[in-house]
Amino acid sequence: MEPADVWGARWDACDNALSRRYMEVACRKQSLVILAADLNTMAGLNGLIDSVGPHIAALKTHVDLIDDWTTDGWRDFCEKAIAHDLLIFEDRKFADIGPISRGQMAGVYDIRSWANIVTAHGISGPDIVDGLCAGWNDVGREGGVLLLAQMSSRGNLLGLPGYTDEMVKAGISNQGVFGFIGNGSRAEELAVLREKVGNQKLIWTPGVNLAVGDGVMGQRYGNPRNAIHAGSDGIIVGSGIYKSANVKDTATEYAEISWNALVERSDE
Ligand code: S5P
Repeated sequence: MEPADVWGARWDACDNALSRRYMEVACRKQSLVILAADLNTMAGLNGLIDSVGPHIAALKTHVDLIDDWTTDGWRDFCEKAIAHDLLIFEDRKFADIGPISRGQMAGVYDIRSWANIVTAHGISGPDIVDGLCAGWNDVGREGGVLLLAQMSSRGNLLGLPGYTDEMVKAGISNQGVFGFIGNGSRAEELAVLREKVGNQKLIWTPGVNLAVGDGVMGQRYGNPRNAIHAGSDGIIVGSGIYKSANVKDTATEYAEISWNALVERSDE
């Protein structure tokens, strides 16, 4: 299917430079799975990407989880991800003032040089997006920020009255914003977020697992198909894949469920 058909109004309306790239990759691979590669060794990460690379549409990392991180090892890992046609999304959850966030894009990990997308909280105000974009600009690159508008974990404070609305207001007309993180564990909350966001931005959702219910330490899980029907454009799946007995088969299963749900949604 052509991206414009399956993504509907989102295809024309999304205004971050990377949005169409993601939507195209998702169509080529027939997958809306963003792999949360939350492993702590380079060997583990390389093995995982070798197994599931063809079945995922983007790669989400937590670079500071890794015990044996090296500049060269990371460069090779990123090259592998690029060879699999994956946008690289560092889930750093930046939250500081604009100039410091810009500086934190550099440092030892030099996130600005390899990440296409990063997450940010809007707690410090909307200028964090410009700070992060300036970070990419410092090395002649462009990227996209995913603002956390909701979270999947129990008792999180983003659910306090007005917070999500303020986040949407802060990000909706900024072209540096790739989209919003929504709560994949509660389809009804996600549908409300989609109403607020309209078609101009993508929504990616963690808190998704075929085993619906409570996870460890406050994580909550909802069903991937329901999340996409409620307006998610990408399901962030971590332990549901990397802890499974056969990561390739499981990634394929999540890919099929997510793609079928998108096709069903496009027919609605
Ligand atoms: O609200 C959130 C936002 C994020 S980005 N809840 C989350 O769980 N995440 C991230 O998604 C989290 O940092 C982790 O990398 C992933 C979920 O992993 P899983 O193992 O629970 O699927």
